[in-house]
Amino acid sequence: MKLARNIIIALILGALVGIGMNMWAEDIFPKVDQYFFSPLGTIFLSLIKMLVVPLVFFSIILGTANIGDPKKLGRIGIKTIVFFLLTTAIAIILAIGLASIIQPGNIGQFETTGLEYKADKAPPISETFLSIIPTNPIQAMVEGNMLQIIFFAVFVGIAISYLGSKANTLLKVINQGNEVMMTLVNIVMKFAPYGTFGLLASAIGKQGLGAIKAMGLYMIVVILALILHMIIVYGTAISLLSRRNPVQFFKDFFPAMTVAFSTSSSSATLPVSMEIAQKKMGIPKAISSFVQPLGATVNMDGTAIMQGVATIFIAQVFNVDLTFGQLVTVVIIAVLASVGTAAVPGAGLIMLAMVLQSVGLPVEGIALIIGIDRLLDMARTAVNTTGDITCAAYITESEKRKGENFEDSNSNEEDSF
Ligand code: DAS
Repeated sequence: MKLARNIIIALILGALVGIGMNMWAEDIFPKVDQYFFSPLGTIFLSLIKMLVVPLVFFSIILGTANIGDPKKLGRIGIKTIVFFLLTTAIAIILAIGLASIIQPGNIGQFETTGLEYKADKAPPISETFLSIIPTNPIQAMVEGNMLQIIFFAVFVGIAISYLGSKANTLLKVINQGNEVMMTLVNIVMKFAPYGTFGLLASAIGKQGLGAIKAMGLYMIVVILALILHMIIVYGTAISLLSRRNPVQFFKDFFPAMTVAFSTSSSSATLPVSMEIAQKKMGIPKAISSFVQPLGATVNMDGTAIMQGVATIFIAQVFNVDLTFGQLVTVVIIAVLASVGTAAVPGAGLIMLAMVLQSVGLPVEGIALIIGIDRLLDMARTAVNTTGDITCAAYITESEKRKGENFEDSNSNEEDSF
């Protein structure tokens, strides 16, 4: 808990220093950021990202091989995907409802002429699904293509479970590789307080307070929707589906939320979120290793919430009344878009363009919200990762109720949080 407390202190200090410099030391901020804040954040982010690909590769193979029976794997896979799609659909409906009631786009003056936003080419949804099969798994690892790495690792895991004792040595090597990666997570996390301080001070310091004021109501609606989704949807799933105490659940997972918040990257948070799940929250390694990496790549309720609020906000600013049919389209596209969103900072905005285009809204409306998106990205990434652990807890309980037991989660082991 000591490290978690230090990370929280670092986050608060980073935010205060960032605001302070933005208000009273704007002239020296760029230099301080360049030589102090940014390097701290970059070192931490790079160290933790260094672990993601090998950790996901080893853990998915282990998870799949330990689940073993393809029927069980299929059952867990289907439950996982249904949970992900359902919670994302609820998230976006909640977001659209809140934005329609509070109407952030109808309050305040928003200049719509001269807006420019170059929409990065979002991959067509069909391509996201078709490209899941890696023609070259090594290249997938080099590029950090998480969906392809997961796909290949699942197949390797299935093959290992087919081979049984013939693959014991390989399984042992992979198990030890996974333990090595988890040990590296512990070592890297010693640097977390310094890294999160640098990331926050840099992000908040760069943020013009003016932009926060102008977009205040929009930010409030997004943050309100994120909080409601956490409390209502995840709170219900945690207590009813996982039969756990939601308050204790969020408390245990909080250190991972702070890493997600400061890094704004679900994939960079994976090493921490998986270690906490397995060592602190009693999630079996097999389930954690399968559900969390998959979730970090395809399950982004926080992102869907931003996309829902942003779509209604931009429609309001441009005085476009969306029909019910168009709102249904927004829900479907945003759910699919969140599957295709990469688990890196700012990826949600790229997919937002696809959601806006699906209902004929001007993509340049994104220029209105881009200024404060980095701050909202922190909050929505914390929600994205919490959705993944909530699903893993549900699957654990549901499999337990089926009488399935997995290799003991090493929850008795010392975790670094
Ligand atoms: N920051 C992304 C993530 O890692 C989500 C987003 O950009 O919306 O979850």
